[in-house]
Amino acid sequence: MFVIVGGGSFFLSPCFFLRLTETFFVVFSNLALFFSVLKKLQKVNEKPVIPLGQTFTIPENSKPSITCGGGPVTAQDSEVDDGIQAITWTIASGCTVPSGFSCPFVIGICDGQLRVATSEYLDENALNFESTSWDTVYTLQIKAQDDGPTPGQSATQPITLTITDVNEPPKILSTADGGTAFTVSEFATTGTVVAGNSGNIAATDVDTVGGHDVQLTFTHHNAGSVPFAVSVNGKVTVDLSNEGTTGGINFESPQKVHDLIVSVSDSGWGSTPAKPLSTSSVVVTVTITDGNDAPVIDTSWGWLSSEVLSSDSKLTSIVHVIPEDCVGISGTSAAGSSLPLCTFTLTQVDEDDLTTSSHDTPGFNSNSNGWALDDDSNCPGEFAISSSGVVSVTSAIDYEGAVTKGNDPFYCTIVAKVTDQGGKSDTITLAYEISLVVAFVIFVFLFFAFSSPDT
Ligand SMILES: [Ca+2]
Ligand SMILES: [Ca+2]
Ligand SMILES: [Ca+2]
Ligand SMILES: [Ca+2]
Repeated sequence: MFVIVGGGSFFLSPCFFLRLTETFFVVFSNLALFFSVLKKLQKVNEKPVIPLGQTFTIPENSKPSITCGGGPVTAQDSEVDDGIQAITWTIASGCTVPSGFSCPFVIGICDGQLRVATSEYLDENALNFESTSWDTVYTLQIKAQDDGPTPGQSATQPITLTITDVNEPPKILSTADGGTAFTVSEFATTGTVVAGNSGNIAATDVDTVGGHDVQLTFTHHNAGSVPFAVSVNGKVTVDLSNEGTTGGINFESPQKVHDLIVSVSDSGWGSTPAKPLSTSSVVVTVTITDGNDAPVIDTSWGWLSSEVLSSDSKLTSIVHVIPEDCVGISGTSAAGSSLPLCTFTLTQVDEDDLTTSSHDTPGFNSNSNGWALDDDSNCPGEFAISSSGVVSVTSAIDYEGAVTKGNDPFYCTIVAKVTDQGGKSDTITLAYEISLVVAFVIFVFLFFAFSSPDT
């Protein structure tokens, strides 16, 4: 817009006209304006001077149109100071942004105030301190244009606008990344670190980019009710200190997956006192994996005597008394058909045999068919054990011959062994005594033997 005075002309900014209008309305008849315009025409127009080193800040994630910290950009201009000129502010250059995006900042054309752009022009990542594609420090070339005689005077100088870091809450990563779903063997002991991500619950905090929250603090909300512990650093370990409550980690028990309820907090940097930010509670799982349990030879047969129980109430020894002249699985004593068979069937228990369908690991099972004679060096070839655990005499043993060999306290010992499909085994030592058969059945059991599971 132009005003013609005495053949000359000059440019008047919108800001000037705003002030001019106000002036006319307030003091319509005041001739001051006339003289100020006259002064404006007569004086040599001074160039605005923008002082160097002006710095401004804006917190990351600020909303659209928020005012930047540091006040407006300032310039010195005597005509402006005298109220006869106004400055028009613009960002001349320096707002370097990714291709296709707008500058996230604007400057007030009349007041020189830096602000965040309106939502229409503000990308959601533009004010993210941790962004890898947007800058956090802008060196903006700011232009101050006065509205003196055409073309007026202007100055352009750099200012620094910095996006500052703000504390943001941490996150626990999803199960799919492996850092919140762990496994552990049923044979693990207290303190064992679970498998997966080195036992560490995976959590992140974006503020590590700015050097904050490198170490987060974990809280275990159901500690003591699950057989696992979570350290403040997020390490998951086995905790069998209270199996009565937690149920332990036996694969053959019903519960094969345990839920650990955890949350994580950051340091709360950026405020005094610190105000840590936390995640909501999430479920971290630990799945128990099967291990090969050794078979255990069953010693609960009916002729167990308390006299041969060891101090820990386990059967430690057996003497099995059989009548003379009995002849194995299908035979009876030569002394008469009324004598009982001189065979004995050993049995075992393998916990792995208890699992079924998808939980079963066939290679760990026993299936009660892994029996063998492990040692018969006391009486070679005189006893046999079938694969199903039936101990028998291979040929008749005469009482008198037994006495000659030394039937007191026993005739000989043999060692029976059962081995499961995975190679785990247990053995039992059976001591045999041969009893004298007269005209009727003599059938006595004494017990003195040995049993212990192998590893
Ligand atoms: Ca941050
Ligand atoms: Ca944080
Ligand atoms: Ca098992
Ligand atoms: Ca087994």
